[in-house]
Amino acid sequence: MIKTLLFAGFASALAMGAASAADLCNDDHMKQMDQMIADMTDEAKQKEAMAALDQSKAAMKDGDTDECMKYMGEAHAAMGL
Ligand SMILES: [Cu+2]
Repeated sequence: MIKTLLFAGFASALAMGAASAADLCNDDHMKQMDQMIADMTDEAKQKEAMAALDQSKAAMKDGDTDECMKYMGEAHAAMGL
């Protein structure tokens, strides 16, 4: 149930298309990503998504939104989003 809600929120954020960096490069979304990646069943893709998300988080810490979004996009791609 909780997972479904998280995913629904995530999907609707993506569906808006104009999901800005501010919507995705924040702790809430990172938590969502962690959870979704933890639920992945394809180990190779999961590793790929984790590596990309780590870089995205590092960029977020540095305040580099462009980099954060770039790696976030890679993480999403590995997740099949
Ligand atoms: Cu994301």
